[in-house]
Amino acid sequence: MNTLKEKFKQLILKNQNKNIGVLHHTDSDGICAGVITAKALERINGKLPMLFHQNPGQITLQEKTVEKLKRKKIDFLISVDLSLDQNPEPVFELEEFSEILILDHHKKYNNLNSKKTLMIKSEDLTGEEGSKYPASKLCFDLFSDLTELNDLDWVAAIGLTGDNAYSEWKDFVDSVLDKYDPNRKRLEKNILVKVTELIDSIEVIDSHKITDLVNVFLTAKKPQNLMKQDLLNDLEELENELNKWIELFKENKEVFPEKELVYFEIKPEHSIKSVLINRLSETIPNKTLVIVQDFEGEHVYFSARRQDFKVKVNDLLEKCVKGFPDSGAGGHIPAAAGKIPREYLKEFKKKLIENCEKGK
Ligand SMILES: [Mn+2]
Repeated sequence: MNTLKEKFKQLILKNQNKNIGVLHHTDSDGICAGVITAKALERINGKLPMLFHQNPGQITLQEKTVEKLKRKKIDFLISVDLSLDQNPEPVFELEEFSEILILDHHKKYNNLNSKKTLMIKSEDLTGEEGSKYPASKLCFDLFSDLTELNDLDWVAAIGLTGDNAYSEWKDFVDSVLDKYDPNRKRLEKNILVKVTELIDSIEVIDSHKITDLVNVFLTAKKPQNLMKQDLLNDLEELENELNKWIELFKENKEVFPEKELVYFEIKPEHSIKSVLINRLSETIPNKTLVIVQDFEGEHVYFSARRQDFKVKVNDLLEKCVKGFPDSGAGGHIPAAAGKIPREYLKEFKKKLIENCEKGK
């Protein structure tokens, strides 16, 4: 365990003069992990690294990204909150011109450690399921051994809030709230929840604004600094669409009580699937909830949640896409996602009902 942390330190210190890139996921946890990593490197190296992200939902390394990193002459890439080991091929291409550090908490699919790559998953450090230790807190803790990051505690707390890890990190998050939002009212949304909703709205409605959002984060001193008017415009649009589908869910969801399964198909105007399922699953934490989204392109995308951990929804979805071409699934025990070509939806649903079991 300690040797991993030691390897991490040595790698960061050895590569101080390299042309460093930070590639982050686009959800709250991913953006916060990226911001913490970038600010830490700025403090260690005296220079801010270049920040990169892919399209929302892209959780493995894309060929296009490898080309971009090559063009930008990146020779040390730090990837945070992305599941690069789920598709190793582009990582091997990246290794031809760059060293790589992967900091992540998604389920481990392949061991990518090599001469050029160091991969640290939360589960390697804790021995526990990775969803309990989100990437933002993992980066905060690892880099805190190299530089002072206490003033960024609120950034880690936003990531934890976004990845539903409040109960696991209650003391830490509550201390951040006492520091930055001491007069909060018990029954109102706290500032950390408000910021995660803001990030959701930008990711879903206006993903081209993600870079602006990250730039605001890099200079912000407290979570309230994020609530800027030009970033807030998308919130209402997202809330309206979410509320519409929450109403439709009440009437149109399919319930399979003997499987503890709730199934719901949507055809939304924006890609709201992940945000919607997080809201809905809070109300039924001990059911397996699956939402299938038909949005655009040749695939349908789906998410699954099981907040009581009694069904491994990552394994369940992986099982259900097996055998379908150009499909994929993965994630955490309580939260996973995937895609299949649209024409296989009927078969997928059948497999899902067959394979879903009561929680144990
Ligand atoms: Mn995450």
